[in-house]
Amino acid sequence: MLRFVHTADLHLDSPLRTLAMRNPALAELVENATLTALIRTVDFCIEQSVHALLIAGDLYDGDQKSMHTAAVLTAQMRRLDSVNIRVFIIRGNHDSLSTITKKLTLPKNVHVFDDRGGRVDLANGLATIHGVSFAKPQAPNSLLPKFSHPVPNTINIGMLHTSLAGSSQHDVYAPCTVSQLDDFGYHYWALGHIHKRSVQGNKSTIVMPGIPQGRDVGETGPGTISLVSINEQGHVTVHEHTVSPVQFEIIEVDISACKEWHQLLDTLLNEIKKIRKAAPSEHVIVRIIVSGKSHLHFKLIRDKDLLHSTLQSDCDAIGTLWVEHLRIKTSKHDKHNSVVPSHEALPDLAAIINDSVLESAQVNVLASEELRVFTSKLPIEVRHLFGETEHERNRMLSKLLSEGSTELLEQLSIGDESSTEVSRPKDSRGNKS
Ligand SMILES: [Mn+2]
Repeated sequence: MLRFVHTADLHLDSPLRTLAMRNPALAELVENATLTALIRTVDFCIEQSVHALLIAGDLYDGDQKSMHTAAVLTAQMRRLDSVNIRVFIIRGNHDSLSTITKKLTLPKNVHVFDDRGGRVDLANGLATIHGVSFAKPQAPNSLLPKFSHPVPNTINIGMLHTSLAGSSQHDVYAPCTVSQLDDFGYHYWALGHIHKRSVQGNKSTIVMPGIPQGRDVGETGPGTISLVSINEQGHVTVHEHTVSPVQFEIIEVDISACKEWHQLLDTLLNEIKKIRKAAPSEHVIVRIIVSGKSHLHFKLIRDKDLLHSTLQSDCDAIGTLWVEHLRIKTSKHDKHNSVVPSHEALPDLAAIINDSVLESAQVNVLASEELRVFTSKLPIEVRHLFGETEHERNRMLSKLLSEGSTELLEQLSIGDESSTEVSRPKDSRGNKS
């Protein structure tokens, strides 16, 4: 029986994303998480006495120069070497830039496949590992022609970093189809690149293991690795094993049924607790989307920061829980439409905004410049969110202007409702302004 662990896309030394930077404690947690996931992977390999560890690309995130990461990696590979566990590595689109990879002296148990491809015998002929690395960050063509035919009377395993058939929105990397892999004659394909886990294939077992440690809220759920067993008849079994110390989650909570603020708090907290309970990772970082038609809509918009800090202190009490971001997606309750604004100037102000301000060419020029400056400060990966073409950007701009003015009017109208409780600033003559 051949047994090995398959992982990919560790992205060690991945630069921190926006979320973590706002909170230093969280930044440290996320920063250490990828290395912890690596150490746990090695622990698991030793505990399971596997023949090999397969890392199918993007071990590094890019041209990082952290000596600490290099030291941790070397030490972990030595631990595997001391118990005779082999390590097979292919380079993915991120690793091909890494300077560490080229300089690092890894112990003798580690084999890094080059871009010409090759095959290595494992466990005295029980299995053959085939692998091809990326030479450059781009790989627009299939790498399948570089793989050799299956070796007879042995278990054949292929290691490939690929976007598979790819999607039109992203660049393709070493494209190939699942059926091409299935027909290739190997028992198992150890893939990497797509950060979401999948197990496919009929004649062959084709595994995209997913990321072992998510790096932001775009990568939700527990991070796992795969423990694979293949018997002499070629029968394959795959077990998923969690290694992530931190996991991200997004929850959308409909609060339509909540009449009072305390009910809203209870509802949100219950949902957070459910997520905490179900998560296998020690730490959970959650993004909450509040939705539904609600009487509390105005208050939610106005007091979002208060809600966030209240929830966070409840989370602190539970422990190992963070609210990464709170997004208010509620709309006002239908009955609100019949409420006459208590300040007579509001309908007039709304009419001025709608008829004159939003239509004004000058306002649009100014807003467009603001958006240009704002976009230029964003990381390059998210700039497209504000439009790829001038037309899309203009559409986004009018949407933002219209949402912004609606929010402004709503805030003014709640300001008015609560005027009996809140003392207003007075002018120099002592009159309320
Ligand atoms: Mn990749």
